[in-house]
This record gives sequence, C-alpha cells and structure tokens, in this order.
Amino acid sequence: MSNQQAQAAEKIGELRTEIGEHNYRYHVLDAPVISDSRYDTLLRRLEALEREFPQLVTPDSPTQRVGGTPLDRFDTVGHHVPMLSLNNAFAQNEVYEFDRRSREATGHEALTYVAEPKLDGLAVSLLYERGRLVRAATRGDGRQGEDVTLNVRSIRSIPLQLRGLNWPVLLEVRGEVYMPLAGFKMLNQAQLARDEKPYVNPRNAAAGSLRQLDPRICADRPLEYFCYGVGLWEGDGEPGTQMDTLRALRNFGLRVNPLVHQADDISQCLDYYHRIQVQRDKLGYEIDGVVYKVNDREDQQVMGAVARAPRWALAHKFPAQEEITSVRAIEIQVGRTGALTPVARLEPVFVGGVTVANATLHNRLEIERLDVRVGDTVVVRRAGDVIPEVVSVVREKRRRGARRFRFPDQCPVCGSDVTADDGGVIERCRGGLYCLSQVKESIKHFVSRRALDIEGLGAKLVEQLVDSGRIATVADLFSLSHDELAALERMGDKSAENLLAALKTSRRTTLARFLFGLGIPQVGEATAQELAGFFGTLEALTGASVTQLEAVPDVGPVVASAIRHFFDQDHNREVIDALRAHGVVWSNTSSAKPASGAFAGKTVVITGTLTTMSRDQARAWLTQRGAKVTGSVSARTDFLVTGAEAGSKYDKAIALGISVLDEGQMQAMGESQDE
Ligand code: D41
Repeated sequence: MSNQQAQAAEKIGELRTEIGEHNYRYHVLDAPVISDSRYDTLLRRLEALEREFPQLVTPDSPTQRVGGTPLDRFDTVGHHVPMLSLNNAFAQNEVYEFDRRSREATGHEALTYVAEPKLDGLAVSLLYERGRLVRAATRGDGRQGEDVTLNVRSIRSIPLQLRGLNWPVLLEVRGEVYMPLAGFKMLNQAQLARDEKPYVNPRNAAAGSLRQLDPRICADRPLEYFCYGVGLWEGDGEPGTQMDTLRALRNFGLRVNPLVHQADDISQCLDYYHRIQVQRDKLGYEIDGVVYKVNDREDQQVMGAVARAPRWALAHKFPAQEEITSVRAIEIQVGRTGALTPVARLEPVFVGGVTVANATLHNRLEIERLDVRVGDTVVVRRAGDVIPEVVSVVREKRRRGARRFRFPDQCPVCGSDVTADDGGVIERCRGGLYCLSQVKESIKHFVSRRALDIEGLGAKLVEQLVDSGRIATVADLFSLSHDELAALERMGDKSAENLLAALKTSRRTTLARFLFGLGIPQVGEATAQELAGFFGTLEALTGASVTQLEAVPDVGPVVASAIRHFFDQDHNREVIDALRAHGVVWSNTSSAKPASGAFAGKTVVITGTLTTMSRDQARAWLTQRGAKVTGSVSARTDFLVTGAEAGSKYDKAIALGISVLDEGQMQAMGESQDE
C-alpha cells in the first residue's frame, strides 16, 4: 500500500466512524449534534475519497446503502433460530392468567417484565457478522423467509456496521420494519400523483416497499426499524435479561423504542397498557397493542415455547378500531353556530373498546362522497378519543331500492333557510337565536367545563329548561329558583341545592373563560385568552375596531369581523348586561400575573376533591394569583392543596417536606393577597 493510500485509508476510517456516530445520535438517541448540511459535507468528503481510491470501498461504508441491480426474485433463506410468533390476549383476565402461569412455571412469587409497544409492521431479522450487516430476512413462516438485504440496507436508521467493539461474532437481531404515519401520507400523495394505487395502511405500505425488487424504489420509501430482541448471540457477554439485551442493542447503534419500560409486576404491565393506549394517537406510527416479556432470560428458558410461540411473552392487543354494522337512520344535528352535521344512527357495535351507536358523517359533501344510504352496511371507525365515523360503505351488501339521502334545504329544527359556508363545506341554518337547537347548544357551551364550568348542569337539563320556555338565554340561568329546579324531572332538593351553589360560584370567572363561553364564532379557547390578555377589559374589547382587533396575534380579518359583528348585535349586548346584573364578574387582565403575594411564582399541585370549587376553578383561581399549577408532586413543588380523599400525592408531599394546605387555608392565603 502506498503512503498516500495508507493516509487515505486512515481518513476514510475516521470519516466512517464519525458518520456512524452521527447516525447513532440522530436515529437512536434522537439528539443530533450537527446540522443536516454538515452531515452531508462529511458524507460527500467520504464519497470523494472513495472515488479517488475505489479499492478502499467496502460494503459497510455509509456511501454504499443503495445499490445493486434489480432482482428477478427474492432468495429464500433459513433462519438460524426460528422466528416465533406471539400469543395474543384481549382481556385483562388473560393477562393475569399469563402472570399466574409464568410465576408457577418459574417458581417465583413475583416476576419482572419488560413492556413494549407492539408495532404494526413487519418482523425482520438482521444478521451481523463481526459487526457487519450481512443479511436481512423477512419472518416468512418463521423458519424460512425472504432475503431482503438490499432493500433493508437502504433504511438509514439501520447500521451497516455496529458501533463500538464489544459485539458478538455473530448476532441476529429481531425487530420490526414500519412506516411512520407522516411518511405514509406523503407516499400515498405521491402514488396518487403518479396515477398509482395508494396503499391501504402503513403496514401494507411497509410490506409493499420491502417487496420491491428494485432496491432504488425501496430506498425512496420512508421506512424505519425498531428492534425488540435477539435470535442468536454467538460470543461472550450475552445479556441475562430482556432489558439488558435492549440496552446492548441500543449501544450497538440499533434503534430501540424509547417507550420500552420495565414493569415490576403484572399490575404495572396493565398500567403501562393504559398509558400507551392514551398516547397511541400521538406516536406518529401505528401500534396494535403492547407486548409483555418475562425479563430474566433463565426464566424464559425454563418456560420455553409451545406451538411456535414462547410461553414467556404475551401480546396484549388493543380493541379493534374498525367494525362493520348497518345504518338504521341518518339524522341532522344543528350545532351552536348553526352548522348542520349529518349523523348515522347505527345498529350498535363494539369497536375501539366501547359500544358505538352513532357515527358522524361530517357534512353534505362527505355523504355524497360515501353515498351512504339508510339500510347500508358500513365500516365504522373509532380511533382513540375521536368521534366515531363512517369510513366506507360495503356496496355489495346494499339492498335493492335503497334511496340516496337528500340533504335538507331547511333547518330540521326551526325551518329557517340553510346555506353553505366556509367554502361550501359547511351548511348552516340561518335561524340564529330563533333556532332552538342553536340556543340549547350555546347554553351548553356557556356552562361547559372550559367556559363557566357549572357543575350539575348537564345537556338533558338544559334541553328541558329551554323546551319548557323557562330559559332563553344564558342570563336566565341565574334567575332559576330552588323550587322550580327541585320540581324538574330527575331533580330533587339536594341536586337543586347543589346546582344553585354551583351557579353561584361560577359567577366569579376570568375574562378569558367568559369570552370563550359567549361562543363568538371563530373565537376558541386560545383566541379568547389572547383577546383577554391583549385588551384586559371587556369594555376595551367591545369598543375595539376591526383594525384594532387585527393587532392581536393570530387574529386575522375573518376573526376580527366576526368579533365586531357579535358585539354589534343588540341582543348579545343585552345578554352580557343581564349576566352582569346577575352578579357575573371576572378578573380583568388575565395575562398580567401578580408579582407579589403568597402564590406568586409558586408551583402548586391540587389533589383530591375540593368542596367549594372544582379542580378547574381552583387551577384558574391559583393561576390568577401567579401560581404555576402542575400535575405531580416533586422536589420543586411549593404547595400541595388537598381535598377529600387525597391519595399518594399527599404521602409524597409529606415525604418531601412540602407544605400542605387544605381548601380553606388556600383561600385565606389568596385572599390576604387580594387585599
Ligand atoms: O413490536 C412488535 N411487533 C414486537 C413483535 C415486539 N415488540 N416484540 C416481539 N417479540 C417477539 C418474541 C417474543 C417472539 C421474540 C414481536 C414478535 N416476537 C413478533 N413479531 C412478529 C412475529 C413475532
């Protein structure tokens, strides 16, 4: 080797290690330390050197990800160790049963588990020989899969060379190839633009991408990889637990899901399941459950496998999110702002963990697009906390003679004209406060949690009060008497008393909540807060011109004129005056935080049930006095406010020596500040 070449070889080695470290920081730790352009510069420098010294190019170089000629077919390869499948559980008692069996088989009283999200992708094994990726294979039937090495090499987050030097001679890594939702959406847009069929879901898209015979096509697909285990570890240092295995894989530069968690007993596994279920829609990729694995490898070996699935692992699946049912009727609901929303009344089905009997059809265009008809068999979807929706119609099952749905031209509640709005997407009833549905919905909005937060005033009660003619505006709520409330259906002395007390406390509110509660079109919670902070008083806001309103951050011409229009209506001003006459008051300038006072700058946690105010009210009350209200007790907490049945937070606060206040003490402290 010439001197010049030896120098190049050294530089090439350095560049590859450096690029490898940046890959690790970017893909595995999610904490890059250089910019994309700096990374590109390093890669280009390596490419230039390799062009000059082609004999120094090796297959594990980061310049060699995409390559090779299109294949005719994929080779079949055998797995060194079979890729087992997972036993499934849907119900909690099956999970307890799994724990009982595991404890019995291992003879331990309690077992530690590792809980992992269950990715909805494709199982793929990666074979590393002396740290170098030599083969990647799909699971296939568990014994034999397809050789997809060329495609897998193009996945940027899979290292071609493992980090460090402590890897075993032979390592077979197991994990899941998946397509993140954002990439899936972009891919489908591109498919449509090319006049090609979009993929049905991210899983199919990931499978379709890995199955491309031309590696350059797969290289353009947004695929990712998370590993969850090891098939073969030939060499020293094999970790003794699942958790340590994942740690080792992460150190080798492989991606491990950051949500992986050690659970010290089965109830912690179930807590994990519920936590992940809540986070599910925000993950950015699809999962269909979680997996529990006995942590200790010796325990795993004792338990072994039955019928191609290990007895030491269990997939706890989330309830199905899509189901098939039939449409009994299609009805139109009229909302607070007059928007007409078609709703499908369904034959009840169990989907996404609850029984669903209604699903939204969104709007007129959506009904036309789906062409849903009464009697149709439909697919309904319920994902997370979103409103169930009709996704598609099973056309083969349509009954003959089923008639197309006719969207009404008149409001089904008040008969007023219906016209299109918002670029023709939303149909609106023009009846305004003549429309009883709009009246009811705006009162429900005014009393809702994020507005005046009047507890005990539910939807049914509001409807009853409006239908009987007893209330027509939100101001009328404050003239309700004990006797007339107690006489209502499903009410009694006690509930009437509670409701009156709730009405009374709710009269003290903030300008932001009050504005939000008014239900001004275009003014949501965030805008209401902006407006309150900017103008400080209601008078300043109602007196502002459209131009002045537009000076508020995030308020454009449409919002500004909606606000102006609202305050120009006599009846809106009358309602506000009447509310004031009933003693509704708010603290002005909700944004200006007091610099002094017992709660100024303090971190406060609330726990248990308070008696004179709801949690939300207490939070607002404290925030107004300059406190930061947080959810959990830590060393940084200044005060814990406790109501009835305070639990673990109380214990923790005592242990940390944090000041504990009851409701009365809190109010006394705040009031001395108010003076
Ligand atoms: O996230 C997954 N899809 C996942 C799949 C996971 N987190 N862990 C898994 N563990 C296993 C065992 C316990 C058999 C090693 C799996 C799978 N198997 C699996 N994926 C497809 C078939 C089996």
